Amino acid sequence: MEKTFIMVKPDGVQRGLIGDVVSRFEKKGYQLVGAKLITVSRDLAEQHYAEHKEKPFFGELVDFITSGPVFAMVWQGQNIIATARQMMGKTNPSDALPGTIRGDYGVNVSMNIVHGSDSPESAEREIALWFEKSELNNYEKTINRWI
Ligand code: RTP
Ligand code: MG
Repeated sequence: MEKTFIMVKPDGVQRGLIGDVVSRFEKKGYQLVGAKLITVSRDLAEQHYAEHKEKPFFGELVDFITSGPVFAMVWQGQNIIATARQMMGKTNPSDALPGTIRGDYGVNVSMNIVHGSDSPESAEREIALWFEKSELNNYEKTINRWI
C-alpha cells in the first residue's frame, strides 16, 4: 500500500489546525501509520528541503520550518501521494481552491500550513528521513473493507 509523508508546518500547529488536517485524512479513509510533534533541527530542515538549496527563499524556508514544532505524519492508502497533494491544494494559497487545506486556511506562500511528499521517490526519502522504522505501525484497520 502506498505511503506518504505529511507534515503540519509551524503555522498550522500554532493556529490549532493539527486536528483538522488529521481529520481530513481520516475521513477520506486513509490510515495513520506514524505521527509525532517535533521541533525541527536546522540540519533536518536543510536535508528535508535539499531540492531547494539554491533557491532565493531557502534560508527563509529553513528559518520558518525550525521556528516552532511541526506535526510529522506518515499516512497510507490507495494513490495517497497524488491525492494528498490535491487535498493540500496549490503551493501558493492564493491559487489553492476552496475545499483544499491551503485554499481554506492558507494566507501566503511561506506559511501554507502543510507539506506533502510530491512523488513516490520523495515519499520514500522523506519517510526514512523523519521516522525510525520502529515508529511506523503496521496494523489492520478492519473498516478498510468498506472503502
Ligand atoms: P512543500 O514542499 O512544503 O509541501 O510545498 P510544495 O511542494 O507545494 O512546494 P515546493 O515547490 O516544494 O516549495 C517548498 C516550500 O517553499 C516555500 N516557497 N516559497 N517565496 C517563494 O516564492 C516560495 N516558493 C516556495 C513554500 O512554503 C513551499 O511550501
Ligand atoms: Mg515540495
